[in-house]
Amino acid sequence: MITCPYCFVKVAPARIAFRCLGKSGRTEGCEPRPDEVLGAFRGGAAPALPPVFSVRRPGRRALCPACSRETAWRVCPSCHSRLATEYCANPGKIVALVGAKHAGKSTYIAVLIHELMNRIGEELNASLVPCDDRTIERYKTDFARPLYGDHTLLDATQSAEGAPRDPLVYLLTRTVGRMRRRTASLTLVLFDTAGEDLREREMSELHLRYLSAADAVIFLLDPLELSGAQAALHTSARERGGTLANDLMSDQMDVVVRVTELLRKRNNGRLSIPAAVALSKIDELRASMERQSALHRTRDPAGALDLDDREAVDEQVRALLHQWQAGMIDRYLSQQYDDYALFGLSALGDVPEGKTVARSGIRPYRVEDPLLWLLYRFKMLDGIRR
Ligand SMILES: Nc1nc2c(ncn2[C@@H]2O[C@H](COP(=O)(O)OP(=O)(O)OP(=O)(O)O)[C@@H](O)[C@H]2O)c(=O)[nH]1
Ligand SMILES: [Mg+2]
Ligand SMILES: [Zn+2]
Ligand SMILES: [Zn+2]
Repeated sequence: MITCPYCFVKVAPARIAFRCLGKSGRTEGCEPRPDEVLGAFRGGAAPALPPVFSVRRPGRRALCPACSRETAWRVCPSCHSRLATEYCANPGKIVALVGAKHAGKSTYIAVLIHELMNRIGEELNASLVPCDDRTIERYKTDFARPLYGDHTLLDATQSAEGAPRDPLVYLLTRTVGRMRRRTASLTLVLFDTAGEDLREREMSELHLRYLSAADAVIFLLDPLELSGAQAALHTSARERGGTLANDLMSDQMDVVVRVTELLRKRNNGRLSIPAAVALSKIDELRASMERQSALHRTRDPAGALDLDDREAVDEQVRALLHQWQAGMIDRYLSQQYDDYALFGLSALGDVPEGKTVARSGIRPYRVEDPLLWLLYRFKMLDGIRR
């Protein structure tokens, strides 16, 4: 089974459909016509494209029954989105990213992708390849240009209600194994949800399918909105935090509970999918935390998961949550998940100044940690002890 990374419907390989290549130059082919299915899925006008067809036993290519032209353009039979060849060959794991409103999800996505394409990709000897043109385009216009180009903070994500936005789909590929080398891939399907989309009682079909397709989940928790953390924050952060509701602790917790319940629909016992739970914006805490050093030590770029470091960070974040009277989150996770881990990270690395990033620039801190842990869990990365 392949999960369509756009509509998250499960597709049996025998049901993968094709799109005619249409005519090009002197080669005859079908005329473009409005694709109502794709239009309805994307929530806009139906784009004019050559028709979609299905064949008895789909392989890599098929002949269009109408014009007999051969095509390798494979599409999802449900939403008609293109399924990249690499994705069909190696569907990988789907990682879902969730968090309350304003928790820092969009900023995290922007910075994580940037880091994976540069520093971390190099360290891990991994390639990160966008699976489709829309991913390239959207990453540029919605994430990279404002944040890295203009140095402005990202706008609040619009609710997907009515018009679902395409997720960003990347294939992270590594060669693993010393003796028998093989390539292993992780499909990062980053669906930039608006915080409120996860709070709605009636969550959209698409969000539900997204979560139920997930092989791993990353939760972002905003320390500025944890009421018990107030004392640990910079004064300016205290003023900026707590703007969302009166009972803020429950807000961060709500999303965790809500999403967990949805994931649970698949089974009754504890959940077996790994959950990475990260405090975002930890740059806001720095001053008060100098003494507790695990979180503030830089990670050794070893190209492996440092298990000692992992345990130290996990312990420290756990201690912080308990200190902030947010230990409930930790207890809840331990009851619900077989396998969860706690993290602290900062996408920006420094407190923003108004609507722009700090003058010192974007200096991400430990943004890759949850991903390294997931790669380790999926046996795509070695663990080492010092
Ligand atoms: N100090 C600090 N602030 C951050 C960081 N990342 C995000 N922020 C702040 O948090 C705000 C919200 O970040 P977003 O990434 O837009 O949050 P979101 O979760 O996508 O929000 P919605 O789309 O509204 O659900 C930003 O405007 C920043 O002010 C960080 O690493 N450090
Ligand atoms: Mg957002
Ligand atoms: Zn689909
Ligand atoms: Zn045709």
